[in-house]
Amino acid sequence: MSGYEANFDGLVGPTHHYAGLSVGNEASLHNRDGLSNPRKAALQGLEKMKALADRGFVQGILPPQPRPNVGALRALGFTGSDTQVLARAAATSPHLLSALSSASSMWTANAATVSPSADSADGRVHFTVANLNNKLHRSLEAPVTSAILRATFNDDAHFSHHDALPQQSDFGDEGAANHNRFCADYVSQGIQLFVYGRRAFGGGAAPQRYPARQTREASEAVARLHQLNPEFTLFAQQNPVAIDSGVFHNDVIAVSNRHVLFHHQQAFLDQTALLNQLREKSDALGLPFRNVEVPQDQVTLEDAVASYLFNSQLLSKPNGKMMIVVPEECRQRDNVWRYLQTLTQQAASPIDEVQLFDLRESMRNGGGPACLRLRVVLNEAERAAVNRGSLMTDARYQQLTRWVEKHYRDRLHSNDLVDPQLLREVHQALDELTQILTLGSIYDFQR
Ligand code: SUG
Repeated sequence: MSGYEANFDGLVGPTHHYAGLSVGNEASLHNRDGLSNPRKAALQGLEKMKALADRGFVQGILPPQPRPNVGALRALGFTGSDTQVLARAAATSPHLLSALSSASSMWTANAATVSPSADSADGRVHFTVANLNNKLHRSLEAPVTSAILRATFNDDAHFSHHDALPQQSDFGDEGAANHNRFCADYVSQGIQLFVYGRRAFGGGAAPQRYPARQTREASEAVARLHQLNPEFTLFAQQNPVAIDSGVFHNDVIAVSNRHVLFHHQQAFLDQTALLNQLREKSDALGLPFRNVEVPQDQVTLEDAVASYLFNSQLLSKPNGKMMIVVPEECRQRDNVWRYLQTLTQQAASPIDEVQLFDLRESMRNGGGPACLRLRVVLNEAERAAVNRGSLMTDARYQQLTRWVEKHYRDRLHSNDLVDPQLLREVHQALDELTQILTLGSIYDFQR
């Protein structure tokens, strides 16, 4: 039976703005208070989805969440009509209004951790929604993410959905951004690698400057929920030096696909031991594991954070090689661009093509190509069970482009979030979107 790695990209929401909400994410902090262009952001994302679908990759779409989150503002004591709630929040707590208006659910690599059916004891695809509890604006995503995933993968025979882990920092969970899987082909038993930033219990190394968002305890809980074989499940710590340099998720310093791990020299705390373990487990499965380690004298941690070289997608091509999908920012750094040129020209390299995308609007908040997508490995039967409207086609691309052009503003500042008209625009847009994607009424405001 053949299989696919489908990529479900998050559609950028109409309130995309720059609020400086993510300590430890340097792009977010540096671009605080800038002027965003939500329309352009959404169109840039759609262009990536369309281009990859045109190349024959299975491409899915996950919708944004309703923001400003008026329900959350009410739960925090702001009262009156929606207009009054927004005005009162803007007057006393503009930062709160900004956090509760973030379009951060676009980064679907943080929506959930997904394990393919080939690795789970019950033969189903497992999803655990990420609690994202390190950041207020992101912690609010979990319940709606659950609703979206349940509507998109709506078949108990194939899909098993788990709600987020307890909303507490000991169980900080950032989803697939800290998860990799290695396999010979997608539908065979693979090795799952969970990467954490710190241990909640028992001490050990931890970053000093910036937060470690993912705990080992959270990763272990997800592996249990997904009924993984412990023999082929690994836990490794991210290098705290990397986190302190702005690598707030593992997918900013490493990316994998099938038998290949592309990573920086300083990605993991005990890198040699981890690579040995990966080789050993791979041998047991007959998997031709290969790592491409990028030396720090060619690409520094600073280069990695500025260019997002590792926040890339590695996609398997029919010629047996892989294409690397990177943001334009990689071309703007000479040494990074030189590295990529050399890599793809080597005959022995598993990666032979670079595909660039302009994702500047998302990048300015620290979200590159890999942040924008949730990988879901599916076999034929599972793919057939996915909600049809959630898959990218030519017609859906045209429809979604028209939809963005009709509803999205081309400039937005945090001061605009108080405008009740913006909230009305968002509700109208999302109501229409659930029809385009045939998702049913997934949002509270639709009930
Ligand atoms: O959680 N940025 C996101 C970026 C997430 C990137 N995802 C992955 N690497 N997988 C974050 O830090 C910034 C929002 C703001 O400041 O307005 C933000 O939330």
